[in-house]
Amino acid sequence: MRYLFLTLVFFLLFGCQSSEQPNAADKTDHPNSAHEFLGIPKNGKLSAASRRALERGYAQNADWFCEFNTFDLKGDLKFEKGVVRRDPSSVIQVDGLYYVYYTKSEGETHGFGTGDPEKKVFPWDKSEIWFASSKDGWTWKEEGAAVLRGPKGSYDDRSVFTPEVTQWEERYYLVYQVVKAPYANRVKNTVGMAISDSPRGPFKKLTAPILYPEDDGEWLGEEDNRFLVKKRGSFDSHKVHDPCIIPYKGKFYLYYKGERMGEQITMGGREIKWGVAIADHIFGPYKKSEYNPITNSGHEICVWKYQGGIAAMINFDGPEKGTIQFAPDGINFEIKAMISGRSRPPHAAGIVRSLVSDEQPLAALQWGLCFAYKDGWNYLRRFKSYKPSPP
Ligand code: AAL
Repeated sequence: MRYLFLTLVFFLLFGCQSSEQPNAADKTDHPNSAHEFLGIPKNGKLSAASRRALERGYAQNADWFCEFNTFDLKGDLKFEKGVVRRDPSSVIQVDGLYYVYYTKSEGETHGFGTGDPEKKVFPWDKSEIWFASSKDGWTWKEEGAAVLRGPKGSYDDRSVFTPEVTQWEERYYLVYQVVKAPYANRVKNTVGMAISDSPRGPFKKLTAPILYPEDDGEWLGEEDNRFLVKKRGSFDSHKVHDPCIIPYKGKFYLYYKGERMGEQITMGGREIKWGVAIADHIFGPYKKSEYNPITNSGHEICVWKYQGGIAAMINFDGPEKGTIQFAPDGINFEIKAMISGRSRPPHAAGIVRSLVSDEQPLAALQWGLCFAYKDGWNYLRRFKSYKPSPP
């Protein structure tokens, strides 16, 4: 009896109310055009998904949306067993030739814990930065090394890899990841820079790195285990990766990917975020933005200028992976399109800088280079974007 009474009271209080009262979100004031575009009734009840679609602006047109295909390259950059070529820079065009810079190493990867500190731990360990040229972007001629490792004891004596190139006032600036030996799990990498008057080099290195990981985390114990931490520190307390400099608003914006000490798996996968560091001169000093991290997702940096702001392809990792985003000020990014699904965004996309245009947000993604895995080796490929139509 008591139970029946309580049930009745419950239904009177909550049951009726929930069917009569519109939920708060029904009153949101989104333009009719957004409702129309999304097929969500203007005055009806809103499911959580509909509310989200309106609030997050899913009613955008397809200007920011594309899918991707990838293709094999020809010439020296075609797949070569035993050789690692990966993480291509942007492609630049100088005197009728395309140039690309990339990580190159030879030989098997052994991983950590072999007991031999000389053994290659990653495909990008014991690497050099090489470059290639091409007339058509399909057939490439490998030209040689652009940046070599430094002598034993120097800040770049173990590996130099994952380059990006910036053309600025008749000079060519390479920025890249640097590891000093020994290459342990807990090693903290830095970012180096080398400068040349020609895309073909010679490139002259700066005497010290231009970017370091934050020094605010603390490892737990002496074991070489990157997951054991007393204090995790900032998003970039362990690694500063994938540097890319964009001359922007009279300054130089160095975008990079950060990895944190004690990295965790989150609701979006690997805990990977991007930051930016800004300088008055291209060679630095670079000051990390107070807004860092500026994304909560992404892997290799892929950014380009668009209508006074910066557009970004956030390929893998994090809750917003597989999106194209735009920041009118280069810092505050909003999602413009979801691109993963039927086709994956290319790995480490190196865009063709001369394609960047204010006319079309995705002009920059028409084609470029990326990398893939085959039989355990990394090799460079070409990507092409396209706009799908409904089946
Ligand atoms: C890449 C990049 C960086 C990492 C490794 C080599 O795709 O994010 O360069 O260090 O993987």
